[in-house]
Amino acid sequence: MRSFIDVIIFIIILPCKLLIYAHQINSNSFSVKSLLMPIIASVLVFLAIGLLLKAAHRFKFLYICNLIISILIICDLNYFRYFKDIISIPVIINSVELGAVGSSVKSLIKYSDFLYLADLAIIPFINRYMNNTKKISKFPSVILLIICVLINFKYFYKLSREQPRLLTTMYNKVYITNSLGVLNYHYIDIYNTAYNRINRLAPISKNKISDIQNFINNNKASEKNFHGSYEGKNLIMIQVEALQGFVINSSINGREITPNLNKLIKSSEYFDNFYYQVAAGGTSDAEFMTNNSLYPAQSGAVYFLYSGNTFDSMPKAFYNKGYDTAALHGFRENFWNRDVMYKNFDFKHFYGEKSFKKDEIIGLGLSDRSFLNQSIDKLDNLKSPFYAFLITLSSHFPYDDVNQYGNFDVGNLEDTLMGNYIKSIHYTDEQLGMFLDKLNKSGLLNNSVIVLYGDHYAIPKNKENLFLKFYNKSSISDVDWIKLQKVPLIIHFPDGALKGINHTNSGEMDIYPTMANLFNLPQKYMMGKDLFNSTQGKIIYRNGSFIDGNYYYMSENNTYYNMKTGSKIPETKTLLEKRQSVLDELEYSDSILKHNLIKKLDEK
Ligand code: GP9
Ligand code: MN
Repeated sequence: MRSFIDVIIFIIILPCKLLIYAHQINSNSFSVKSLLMPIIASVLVFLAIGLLLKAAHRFKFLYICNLIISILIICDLNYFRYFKDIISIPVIINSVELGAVGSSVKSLIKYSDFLYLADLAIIPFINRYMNNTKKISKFPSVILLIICVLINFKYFYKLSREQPRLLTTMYNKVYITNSLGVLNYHYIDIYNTAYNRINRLAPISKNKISDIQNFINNNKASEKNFHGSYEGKNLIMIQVEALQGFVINSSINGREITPNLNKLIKSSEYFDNFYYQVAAGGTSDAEFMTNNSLYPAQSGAVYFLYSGNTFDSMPKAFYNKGYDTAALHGFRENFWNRDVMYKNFDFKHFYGEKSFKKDEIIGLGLSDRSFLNQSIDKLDNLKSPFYAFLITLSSHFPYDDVNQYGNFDVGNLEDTLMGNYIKSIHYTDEQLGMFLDKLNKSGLLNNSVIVLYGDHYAIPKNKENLFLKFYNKSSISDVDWIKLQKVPLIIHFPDGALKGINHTNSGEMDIYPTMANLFNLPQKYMMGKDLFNSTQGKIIYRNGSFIDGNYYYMSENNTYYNMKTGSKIPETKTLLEKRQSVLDELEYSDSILKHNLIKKLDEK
């Protein structure tokens, strides 16, 4: 027995840590019964390898494995708190290249997370009680390996039957983790990353290409209302950092949170059922979708994984039409690999941090006030007509530069993430009001279509309790939560011809096709819909969830809901077909990226 103290500790402690993590990310439907065996099987792999070593080496090997797995759990836990997703290899590549946004991560880590490392301080002292001399046969290691392969095969097969394509596409990493444990998820991620790298080299079948082309051609709107109505006008698109829909037309103690946007809405087309669709690529996913109408990458960010691809982007389409094109953002040019991607998208000018006087810093960087003020001069110097894409920054998580946002009384939300966010977005709203006034005075407003939208949520899932305070509610259902994931889309037309509240279910994928119709741009590889000529209200998420009319499918728990009543509904043949077509569309988009299909099809 004393020869195996390290093995006993390992086989007890590691599954406990993995079960605790599983409960932390999925307290609603956590079940030890369904998770214990796949988790033990995932741990046995390390034991099988360890038993091939001499006892002294085995002790060190198992100790290091314990340390690595514990650190991985802490990273996964904090990543989940913000992104509600599980880290994958492409994301790790991102974060190395991104230089993770320090303040965001720091504000998420809890001291209790380090309890995952507590045993590692004690285990070295146990080593002296071990009997390292006993010779151990290799046979048990082989038996263990067979046992864990058989156990895992059973659970992997069951999941692949229940959720076809899930293990190969990993469209829903949370579901895999909740079903198989986080270690098995990482094994699958490592396998898929290697397979995809190799697979990308393999040619795509002609049938798959024609399926994709058929989908894209059928996806074009038959109607062409307002086609080319704004050809020759400028397009100014403003992506507002973390502008979440719940602040629009909301007040605290009678004071509007976003008075300037509320005013803009009155003279614009306002889409009040517009949702963000970002995945691991965060802000870069938002701008990738609005400028390309292709879905985010399965894992990681397109801006890193496919930066060498050819894209049929909106700035490229405008440039080919004789427009000047510019992107403006007061932060590091290489953040999210933008300097590479914007060149690839044919933004002829990219005014990044170095193009602005850094005269006022708020949060991550240049203040929205200074950025927007300085941007007016840059727009004035663009050749007309132009497409200009501006990205704000001051209302970036964790909104902790509160003294710089001006005074806005948030009542009982003071000193909470929600209260700080409201102050920050109120500040940004003020700067946007100033910016729009200056556009008006310079005459640009009358000669431009303004598109303004939020890139993604502001309040992460692990802070949903703040909405109970904000709305004075006692609970938040799954349907309440998805409805809170709206961001505003406001389109202001120079002639005010189109204005009103548009309830069409829509998302970031739909902006480019909508602009292509209004400005008469070619529509070659778009997967979204033209919002002024579409009746189907479908929104697809990277993890396979979707909203379609009145239905909401939540892939995290494989459940359908009625969006009106919030009640769960059983899967019908129609709903299963919808779910399959959603996975097809995601796969088409992935194939376009993986095989650089736009380049191939353009060359044809
Ligand atoms: C920085 C800003 C932040 O450039 O776009 O990106 P995010 O952290 O929100 O993805
Ligand atoms: Mn963002």
